[in-house]
Order: sequence, then C-alpha cells, then structure tokens
Amino acid sequence: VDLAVDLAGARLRSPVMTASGCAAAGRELDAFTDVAALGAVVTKSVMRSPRSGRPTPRMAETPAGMLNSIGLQGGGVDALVEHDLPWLAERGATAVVSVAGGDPEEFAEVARRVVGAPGVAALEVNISCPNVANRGLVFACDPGSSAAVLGAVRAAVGDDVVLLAKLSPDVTDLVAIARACLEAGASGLTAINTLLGVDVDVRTMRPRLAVTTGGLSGPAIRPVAVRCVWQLRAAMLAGLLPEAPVVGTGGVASGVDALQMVLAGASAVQVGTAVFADPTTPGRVADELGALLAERGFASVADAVGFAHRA
Ligand code: RRO
Repeated sequence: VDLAVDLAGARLRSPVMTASGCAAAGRELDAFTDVAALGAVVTKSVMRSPRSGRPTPRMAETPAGMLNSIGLQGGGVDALVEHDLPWLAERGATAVVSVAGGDPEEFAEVARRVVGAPGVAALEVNISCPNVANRGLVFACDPGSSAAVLGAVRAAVGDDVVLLAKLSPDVTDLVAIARACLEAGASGLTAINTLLGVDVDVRTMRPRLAVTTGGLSGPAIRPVAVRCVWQLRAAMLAGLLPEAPVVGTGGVASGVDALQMVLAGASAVQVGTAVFADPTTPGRVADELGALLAERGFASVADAVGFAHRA
C-alpha cells in the first residue's frame, strides 16, 4: 500500500502525523522514534513572543481522556525558526507549523516568519485554541473571525503555501465555519481541536484545573472527531463546501482508529494524547493502517478516503 499522501500540494511520506501540542517541536520524540519517518511533526502552536501559559495545575487526566489548559506556553516564533525548525530539518523530518495569535495581524506576522524555513510542508492555522483569552472569543467559533484570520495569513504568505485551518468541535455550524476558512484562503481543514470540559475533584471539592475549564482530548472525543470529519466530507459531496483535504485528529491511537477517520473522509490523521503514553504510537498507527488498507484491497490511502459515504 502506498502510504504517501498529498494534502493540497503538501507531499507527506506517511498519512500519520503527531498532533500539535503533544511533542513541542519534536525533540521530545527523538529518543523514542524516528521523527523523519512521520508524515510530519506538527509543532506546538507558536505566537510572536515567549509565553509562560496559564497557571498550574493545567493538565488533568480523567478515565476518558485528558484535560489541558496550557494556554500557549512556548518560546515564541524566533526560537522556533532559529533552533527548532533547523533541528527537524537536519534530521530529514517534515514540519507542519501550528501558528497562533491574539488577532489576525499576529497570526499573519508569525506565519510570515515561518514560511521559507527548511522542511516546512504546511502551516496549521490554530484558530481554535480554547485557552487563550481573546476577549472571550475563540476565532473558530465565528465564521467572520475565522475568515479574518485565514484571510490575513493567506495575504501574508502568498498563494503557494499550504494552510490547514484547525477547527473547534464547540460550534453549532461546523460547515459554515469551514466554508468561511476555505473561502478566505485555507487549503485544507484539520478536525478537531480539544472539546471544552471541566473535571471536579470530589476530595478538594474544587475544579482540578486552576482556570476551571480545559480542552478534552483522547479516546473520549474520538466519536466527536469522526463526526466532524464525516460532516465536512458529506458537505463537500453535497456541494455545500469546496472540495479540500481534511486531516482527522481526536483520540486516534491505533490503525483501526486511523482507518475509521480515513473512511469517514480524512486524507491524513494526527495522533495527540496517545503520544504521551507511548511516543512510538504514530509509527505503529501507520504500520497498522497500511496492513488494514491492504487487507481491504486498497492500493493507496487516497483510494479509501471517504469510502464510508458510498451508497
Ligand atoms: O496551549 C493550549 O492550551 C492549547 C491549545 Br493552543 C490548543 O489549540 N488546544 C488545546 O487543547 N490547548
């Protein structure tokens, strides 16, 4: 089975990437797995300046999945461009850089700093971080705000850069948001970011996270993620959304999970929370997906994308 995929012109050697936020800029994986064998390392969302993030505790495990309220902790775009992207490029790894900002201008400035760095196949525009106080607004929960960010980034980077818009599951009309992103310049869509949740400690009788709410990830959100991928693909098939690649993420931890995403309409997948327990998970997911596709007679990933929609 040919596992190489093409996402709107971004050629990846494997359909399995790390999800943003689970391995910083890849160094944390180096001792455990070959970063060059991944479809891409999707880097932790980066903003213009270094940030310390939200107060701790900002991670909490639940039996169903993990909650986080990291709040975009990181070293800022200069450190990424000067130290982390060259490190990935030296190893032959493909990078997808997740960019963030407090307003469309910051997104555009960060994107402009990142394009042209060696080994960068695409940018993922993170309009859906649930942990940035952006006057109370998550860009990805409003079509106009989503379009403003994607439009500013597209204008800053030119026509040739592949831009994936990262969508939030916490919206009433996912297709309307996706349409706004694609019409404003996104080349593809990543579904989904974390789902907002709260966990209360019954011993202290207080929320587990310092800021109360956090983004839920892991097995708990997999059916939500598959539903979002399904909805996007169905809207494209119905002519309600421009044709564009969808990257599926949310609770993927096995080849079966990845195949489910592909059959629902994903051209590639990302593994997030499962990487914390076992950094070799993305490689294993790719091997298992290849075997499952072969068993079903598919010659490539592309041949299976959206197969579950067929009459
Ligand atoms: O840093 C975070 O708190 C964070 C981000 Br940017 C995101 O997009 N999703 C998430 O669950 N946490």
